[in-house]
Amino acid sequence: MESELRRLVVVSNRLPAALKKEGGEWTVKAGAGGLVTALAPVLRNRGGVWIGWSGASDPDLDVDGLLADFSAEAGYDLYTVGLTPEEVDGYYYGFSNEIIWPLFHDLQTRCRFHPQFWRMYLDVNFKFAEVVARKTTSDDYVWIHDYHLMHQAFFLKSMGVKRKTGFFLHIPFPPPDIFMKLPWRWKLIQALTEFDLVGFQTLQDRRNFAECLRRLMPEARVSGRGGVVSVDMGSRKFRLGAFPISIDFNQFNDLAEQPDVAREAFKIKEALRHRKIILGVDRLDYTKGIPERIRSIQTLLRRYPDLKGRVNFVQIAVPSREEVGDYKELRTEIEQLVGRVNGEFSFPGWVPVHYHYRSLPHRELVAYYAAADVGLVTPLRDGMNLVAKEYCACSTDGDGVLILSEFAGAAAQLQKDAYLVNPYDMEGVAKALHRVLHWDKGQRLEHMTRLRDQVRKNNIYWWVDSFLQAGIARSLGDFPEVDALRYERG
Ligand code: ADQ
Repeated sequence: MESELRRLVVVSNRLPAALKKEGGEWTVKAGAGGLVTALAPVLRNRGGVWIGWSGASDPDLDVDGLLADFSAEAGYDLYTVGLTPEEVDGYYYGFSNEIIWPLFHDLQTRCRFHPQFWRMYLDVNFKFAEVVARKTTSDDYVWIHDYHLMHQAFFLKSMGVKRKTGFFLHIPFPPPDIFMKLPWRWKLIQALTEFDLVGFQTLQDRRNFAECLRRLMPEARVSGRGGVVSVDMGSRKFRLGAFPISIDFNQFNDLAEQPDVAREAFKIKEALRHRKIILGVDRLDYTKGIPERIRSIQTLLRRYPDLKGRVNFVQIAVPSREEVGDYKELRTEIEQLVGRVNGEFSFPGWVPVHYHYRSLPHRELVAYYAAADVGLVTPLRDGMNLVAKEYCACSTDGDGVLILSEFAGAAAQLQKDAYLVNPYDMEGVAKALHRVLHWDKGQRLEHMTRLRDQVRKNNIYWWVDSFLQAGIARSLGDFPEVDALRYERG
């Protein structure tokens, strides 16, 4: 066991705090999204470090000053990587979100393979690596997150900076026939081999990566079985693992049980006249299958008219990447679809689809999860999908049903007790909905109890520990809590 590692350093595109200009004043807000939700509770009180972009591109802004209060409250240090608007365009909107995001989600026709996006991605990765080199020491474990930063280990090494590095990919890794379309496929896969550990959400993602590696770098030898395997590159070795990310189960469960949240959940049910609630919660993204889901609801109401007036579909969509054309079009498409379905079926006293386009405060989101009879989670492709797990954690009475896309990473863990569907098959989704709406209470309890057990056991702390065990033979508890560290330093 390594004895010298002192700090856990997280590196991601965005810091867990976002700077926003409101009424001419800069404010700091806690960030949203899967990664922050997952890692904030992990670094808290451990004196760790988080390195990322703040979301502001104003060169005169005192970013560090603005973040100081947030950092003190959060219990870990934040360091920013300053990016110009051009860099944000090329590296973030361009390479990350118009090439890697669609390609890795099997939607290659949406990719815009502009060479200048690639060059900007490399420049920004170099910039990040410079900050990582400056703000860390060889005693730190540097844990890099996601597809924006796949060149970190490569650049650290090219600068002669020695760090123990782990990389976790939050999105799927595609099979070779899709990955091979990337013009910079060889350089990208080579860069990934420079990490000491590369983690994926599922075994299938890990297999896809190993398959691409074999094709592009035939000298690579993959050996071993189980969750983590070794890759021998001749001159060096590194490891690959599958680590399905999760949520802080107790935090969601306990909140859902709080009397005021339970009251809020009751109010939601009451407002919908105690009809069955089918719930969708997503970032507004084309990978989440929201239009297909609304069409499935339309199919449900057409095929099973007995459900008219007896169910409500509530879709909560958090605004995301609003500057990108594809996302603007998607928003319009969804709004039109909601209007069409409501126009077709509504009658006085009943509107089938309730659509909210906004980020909900945490408590309100939990109340919606607790109120819902069915969690309808149907992404076209998803690395994991934390919403599926959050829904289970909030079904505290065990009386809920999870319908889950077979193309979400979460399906690998939850397939036994979730009702799996193909999100492209609108008749299949409608049939699944009709069937589970007729399940008796015993059936619902049986499946949901097992789903909850699975998420409770394989929670976010289990995920961090399994990654750290694979990376450095350590668990989270081995990183000293902040008071102990201060004491030791005198
Ligand atoms: P995302 O694509 O953002 O994450 P997901 O895993 O579902 O997807 O996480 C979304 C988070 O946003 C959830 O924690 C959810 O509670 C929150 N959220 C969604 N809608 C909201 C709303 N209206 N109001 C408030 N909060 C809302 C990426 C990958 C996923 C992977 C995660 C973590 O795309 O596949 O599971 O990272 O690795």
